[in-house]
Amino acid sequence: MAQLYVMHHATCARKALFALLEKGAPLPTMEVDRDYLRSPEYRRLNPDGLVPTLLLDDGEVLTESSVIMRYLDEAYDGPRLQPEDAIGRARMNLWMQLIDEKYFPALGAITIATFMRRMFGTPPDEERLAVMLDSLTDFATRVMREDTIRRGLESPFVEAGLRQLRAMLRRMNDTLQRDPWLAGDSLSLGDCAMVAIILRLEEFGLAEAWQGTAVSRWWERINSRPSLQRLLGLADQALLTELTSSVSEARGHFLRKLSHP
Ligand SMILES: N[C@@H](CCC(=O)N[C@@H](CS)C(=O)NCC(=O)O)C(=O)O
Repeated sequence: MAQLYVMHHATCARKALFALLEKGAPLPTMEVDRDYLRSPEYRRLNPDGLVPTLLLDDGEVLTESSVIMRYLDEAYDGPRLQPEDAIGRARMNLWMQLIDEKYFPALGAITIATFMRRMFGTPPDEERLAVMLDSLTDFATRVMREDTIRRGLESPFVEAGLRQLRAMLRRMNDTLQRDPWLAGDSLSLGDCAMVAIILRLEEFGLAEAWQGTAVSRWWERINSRPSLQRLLGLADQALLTELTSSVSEARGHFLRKLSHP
């Protein structure tokens, strides 16, 4: 039977989950844990051992959150989440690409330097660290994770990530001053993908960085949607509390770096 493998708190899984909730599609989800991601059984579905993964009825498997989101939109009934016009679709695709290639890795750097670093202790538990690093298939991700876990906030990946996220907030503000949604007049997969990023920044206690801007008005519109309230209810609250507290010492620094001048 078709199902979407997720971790409810994970940014990439949330992108697909939010699109699924907006569609109202009757697709079951299966929450997995980090250990299962490393199992041979899961690696047969997703060789990178990451979420989300979509298993279809006929056994075909889709990976990559943006691919899955587009598939969900096209395969299921419900509101269209991709603009009909070429320029609207191009804008949506641009946001999705920027998120995948720039903003998600940037968020990853600050998440790993704070929340994930805590899980390995200081100095890090070398055995556990080696298991985690060896499970990664992407070399660039491995280099970034090892450096941010070993050096924490001192890692240059953190500064680079903060710069990238600040550029993201500026670009969003520019776009949202003109249009209510990232791709134009209606909510698209570009917004669905961005929800996961902004939600994590909010969970880190960084909402002040976009206070009083068009991003804040966009976020209010997103928050008034039942789909967001349902998404919020899915994640383990204790884990989210831990996530928030992991940033407490770095929050002031992060806010200064992210805030508009
Ligand atoms: N490019 C992939 C990235 C997927 C990814 O990095 N997923 C993260 C969660 S956001 C994951 O599964 N992490 C598992 C882990 O870190 O152990 C996508 O967009 O689907």
